[in-house]
This record gives sequence, structure tokens and C-alpha cells, in this order.
Amino acid sequence: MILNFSILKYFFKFYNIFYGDFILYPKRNLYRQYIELSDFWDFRFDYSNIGIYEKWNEGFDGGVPIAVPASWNEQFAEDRDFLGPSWYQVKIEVPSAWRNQKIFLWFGSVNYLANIWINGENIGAHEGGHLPFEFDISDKLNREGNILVVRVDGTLSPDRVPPSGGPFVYPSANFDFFPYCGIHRPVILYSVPSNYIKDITVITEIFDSRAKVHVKVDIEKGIQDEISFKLEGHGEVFETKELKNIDHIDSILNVENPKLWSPDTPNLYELTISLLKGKIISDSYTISIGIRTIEVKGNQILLNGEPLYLTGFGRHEDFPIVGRGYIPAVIIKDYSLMKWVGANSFRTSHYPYSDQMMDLADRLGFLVIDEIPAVGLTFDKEHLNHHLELCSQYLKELISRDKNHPSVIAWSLANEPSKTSSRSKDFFRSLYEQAKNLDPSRLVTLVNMHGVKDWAFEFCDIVCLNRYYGWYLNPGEIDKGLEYLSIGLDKIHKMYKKPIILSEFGADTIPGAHAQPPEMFSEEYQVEFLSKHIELLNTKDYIVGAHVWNLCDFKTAQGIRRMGGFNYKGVFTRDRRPKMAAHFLRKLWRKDL
Ligand code: GCB
Repeated sequence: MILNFSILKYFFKFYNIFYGDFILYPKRNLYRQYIELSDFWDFRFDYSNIGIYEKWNEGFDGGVPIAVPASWNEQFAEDRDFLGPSWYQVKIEVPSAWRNQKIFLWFGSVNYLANIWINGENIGAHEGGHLPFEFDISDKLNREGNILVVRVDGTLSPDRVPPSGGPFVYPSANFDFFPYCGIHRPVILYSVPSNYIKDITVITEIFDSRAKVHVKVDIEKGIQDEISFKLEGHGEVFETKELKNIDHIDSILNVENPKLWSPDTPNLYELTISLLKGKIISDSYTISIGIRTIEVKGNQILLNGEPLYLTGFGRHEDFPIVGRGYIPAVIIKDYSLMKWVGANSFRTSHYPYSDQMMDLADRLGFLVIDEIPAVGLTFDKEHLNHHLELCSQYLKELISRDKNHPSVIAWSLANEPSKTSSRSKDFFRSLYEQAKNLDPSRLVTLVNMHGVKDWAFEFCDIVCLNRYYGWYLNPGEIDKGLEYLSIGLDKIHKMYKKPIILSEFGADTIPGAHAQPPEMFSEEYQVEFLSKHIELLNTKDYIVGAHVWNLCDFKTAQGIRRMGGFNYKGVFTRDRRPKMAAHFLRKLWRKDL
């Protein structure tokens, strides 16, 4: 029996759908504990969608081992293209020391739709593949042991975001990366005291040699007497206490001679919030913050008042075998390669990256354009409202997760929406306003691929453009393509008078393919393509960034444009070896060599 998801909705209710409330990353300290559930779990493909009827949610037989976290698609010899539903299960036990604590079950990311049961009881659901969600499971656990079951459905459909369906590639993604499915990031069971810190929001302002650090804290149950705010770093400590008994509180820390955050000097401070009853601390949480400002003035983006020029890449969370799964070593490698090349920034194309990737951007000094998973949006009437609801949920979840990262300079509302119309204008206007309401301190952008006009650029703070002249347009003719690019850029700038980032330009390149004169797919062509683009961009003072597509080759669906199911526009191969273009960019971008 085959059932689609809309029919399934009638068979079981989603009591507790997670819609992007506050989430602080689970941490371990004197007041909080966690158990990471990364391991081999039990797994079953549910080809005929019978799991619900056979009550697999209560625990199932016949599973095979699977690594969590990792996509399921490349772990087995078969079924790479099966997108679900599939089922995971694992046994969990909770330490007796957690007895009087609140217990949460946290997922870093599950693509696409996750349904979760503990001991057969549905505890909630989450839609959308790249952001964390969690459930309070304090009263769901047995002391003797528990079975956690997760049903994951990654099927592609026009009513999801990103939307999909169509005959051109297989699986039928409406976007150019493989639709990997599964539990992609760590799953963590964690405990907090019953009176605990729910959320922290930090905004920094700079006045000459002084900074104001505005901190807002949200608390579950306001029974504490005092909240202490302590900012430490660079040999200094700034402290304040607030006497309040409510569920949120604002405070300001004044920092003399602050050490500002920037890509060249990624100075961080540790901000510790503690809840106190008398002298006893009941909860405490520390985050790293950076003091910096970001704004647009005329044609420039200013960081701490100084003009920025972004060098860097679009990237993907993509690696052989693990697919989109979280691997710390690959994150370190990618940062190291980006530094080696002289990049100072990247866009989280085309979905939010892991929490750890964001933490390291702060530490290593990378500027980030942080994108929601809204790629290839269409604005057909049938799905418009649902797509807007989902995008708005993703935006809320993303801003709630990443709002304290100094590295994040802009929110990107979408990549390459399929057409521009008054419907798309209203759509993005409402997302733009939502982003500004949630976070007035950052820039908001949108990444477009179309000709000149995009309604949404009327209100966005910066303009991001993906352009492939000399590749999809004017193939083989880089010079001619660049003439069109130059005219197009000037027109767009004249129209909107905003700073522009060329957020994608690139050429597929087979490592080891050579040609003189340079020819498409050869390493020489990629070098000439990138060098001539960058030369052109340098002549335009309103261009504030060049992001090469892509850092590394990556897996895609199968189609005539994608040999062997890969996009080869990386300047590094999928296993992170440099093509000639990587050496070329390094000469151009590394100012210290
Ligand atoms: C684009 C898309 C990106 C593709 C790229 C390409 O404009 O934003 O997802 O991978 O083009 O290589 O075609």
C-alpha cells in the first residue's frame, strides 16, 4: 500500500510541531548535562509506507545498522535514490542524577520531515531539513529504558520548501544538489534545571573607544533573585547584576577600549549569564560574542565603519559516503582551505550550515551570508501561502539560532526564486520585514539569477547576483560574456544604487583536463574564467564581493548537465584537492604572500 503524506496526516496527529522557538545549543557545565546519541542506530527503509500501520513507531524488527549522523543515501550498496520514508530507532537511558531536571531531546538537523516517538508515543514533528529543533520530554521517559523512533520522509514535492518535482533530473530536485536525506547532525539528550536560561540575545554598539553590549535574557520560570552578566576577554572582566523576578530581562554592559571583531582580528569575549538565588547559582550559560557593527552606506558595506570586500565561495555540506552528514574534520579542512586561498567569507548556499560551522566562523574570522533553505521558489498560487509559512518558520529558526554570531553579517531570504512578479515582491517584502523585526542589527539580501529587474531589491539592503556569462550564456566566449555581464551590472546598480556582490560565477572543470587555447571543462578555462571575472569586478566601485561557485565539487541529481551526477565547478575536488584555479585564487587573494 502506498500512501502520500497528506493522507497520512489523517492517521496520526502531530501534537507538537516544532515552529522555531528559542533554542540554545545543548551544553555541559555544573548545571546542565548532555548525552550525545551519535552511534550506530537501527534503520529500515519503508518502501511501501507501511510503517505506521505496522506500528513501527513502537519499535520495529528487521532493522540494519546505520551511522548517525549521516545521510542514508550513500551508506548502503543500493537505494541511493530512495528518499523515504525511512525509520530509525535507538535505545536511550537517562542518568538517575537527572531526576529533578527538565530533559530535552535536541536534533541538529533531519532532512526533511521528522516524526518522533518515545516508547510508542508521538512527541512531535519538524518540517525542514537544516535547522535544529527540540522537545521537552521530561515526563516521557521510563527509568528502565526507552525506545526512541524517528520516521524521516525526504521525498520531493512541490508543496515543500525547497519545492521540487519535474522531469529534468533524477531524483526530481528543483535545485542543483543531491537531495540527501536522514539524520544529518548530532542528536542530543540534555538536562537543565527547572528554572533555566532559555535564550540570550546580544547586540553590540560602538562609540569611539567604548562599546555597549546589550543583552536580553529569557528565562523559564522567574523564581531567581538575581541574574548576573559577566563579560570576560583580553584580560578584562565587565560585570553587572540585575535584580528581577520575571521571565526576561535586559541589561547593558559598558566595555572600555573594546577589542573589535573582524576577519583580520576575530576577537571574541565570553559572556556568562547566571541565575542566582541568594548566593547559590541555579543555572549558567556561556556564549562567545564579538563586538562589531555592520551597516550599508552608499555603495559600501561597512564593518566597524570600514569598507568590506568579500572574497570567498558558495559551498555545500557534501562529502563522499556521509552525504550531508556532520563531520568535524571536513569542517576544519574547508576552513583551512578557505584560509589558504585567502577567502574571508562564504554564503551558506543553499541552506543553514551546522552550529559548529557557525561557531568556527566566529573564531576563525569569516564573514557569513546566512541563507534559509529557500532555493528555487516558485510563486504558483496553489502553494504560495504554505511556502511563505515555511520560509517564515525557517527564518525564525535561523535568526533564533544564529543571531549572536559576529560572523553573520546578512540574512539571505532565498536563492534564485524562479520568477519575479508582484506575488514574489509581496512574498519577500513580508520575509524582509520579519527579518528586520527579529534582528534590526543585520543586513538582509536575496540572491537572484534573472535579468535586470527584481522587485525585492527595492527593499533589500544589498544585492546578490548569480551570473554565468561565459558558461551557460556565451559558452566558450568569456570575453563576450563579460561584456554582457558588465552592462548588466551597471544597469542593476543604476536602478537600485546599492552595493552588489557577485554571489556566484563559475565553470565546471574536470580535474586533470587541459587545453590550449582554453576550452570549457579544462582547468585553463576555469582559471581564465575566474581571473577575467575578478578583473572586471575590480573596475566597479559598487561591487563589494566576489563569491566563486563553488569551493568544492559536489554531488547532484542525474541529468544531462551533470556528468556522473556531479557539479564540477569546485576549485577543489570533492575530496578537497586543489585544481589550478585554487592556486590562481590564492595568488590573487592572499595579500600576505
Ligand atoms: C546556480 C545555483 C547553484 C548551481 C549553479 C550551477 O545559479 O544557485 O545552485 O549549482 O547555478 O552550477 O549551475
